Amino acid sequence: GSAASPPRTLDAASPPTASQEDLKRVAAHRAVAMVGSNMTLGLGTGSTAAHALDRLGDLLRSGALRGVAGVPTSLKTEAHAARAGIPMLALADAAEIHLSIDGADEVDPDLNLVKGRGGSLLREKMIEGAGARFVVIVDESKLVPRLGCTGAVPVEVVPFGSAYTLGLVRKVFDGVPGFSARLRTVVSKAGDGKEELFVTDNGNHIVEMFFDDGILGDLRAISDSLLRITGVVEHGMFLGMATSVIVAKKDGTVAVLT
Ligand code: ABF
Repeated sequence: GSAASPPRTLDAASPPTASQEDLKRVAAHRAVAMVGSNMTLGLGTGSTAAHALDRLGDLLRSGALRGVAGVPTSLKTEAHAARAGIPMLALADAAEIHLSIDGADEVDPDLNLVKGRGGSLLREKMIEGAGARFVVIVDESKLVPRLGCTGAVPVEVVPFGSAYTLGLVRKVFDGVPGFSARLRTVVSKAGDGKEELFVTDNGNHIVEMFFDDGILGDLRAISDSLLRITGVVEHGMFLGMATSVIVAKKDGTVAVLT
């Protein structure tokens, strides 16, 4: 730049740097390279999956791919896929889902995932669990030693009695040091600056669970305990579901974990 150009500043409110966005795109394009004509796909949600939607749209437009249809995991993805020109199917109308491609919030060494910080965990789990293969696309910042290390583990709960259900979720972790939970809130769209409960695409609420140092217990047992709570619909731990994880790294390499 010229001497006159102002210095570039980055602060906590800045959007992801271009290089992280590049890594997401690299992972997404690698996954889309696995797509063949006439496949039915699970279409993920989030900023990484968005790159896969754009790439699919490009390949369909150029004729490099034909006959592909997607089952969207959120209303946002449905709108994006429509803009990208990707034909879509309802879950019930997809005879078979050959491959799902989606991002994740965390990936542990056993390829268990935390998903759903974007709020779409239920449809993601339904669709990605229905398919033959589920490819996860991440930049290396998502790799963690234990689930729950970097932020909330979401649990989707029915709106009726959600504050009561929050109490039942807390009971599962009674005595666990550093555990806390709350209902996710968002700033009201009314513009009055007030907070209101977050509502998922399915009309539900989200309990966010926090762990100081990640989840130390048996993940399957914790999953079972959460799913036994009547007001719980589903949680964002995706255990044993990923068939592979494509990791784009800062050094320019791509690892495929299986
Ligand atoms: C979805 O998008 C979610 O399950 C996860 O919460 C999120 C990851 O988003 P990003 O790719 O923007 O980090 O896959």
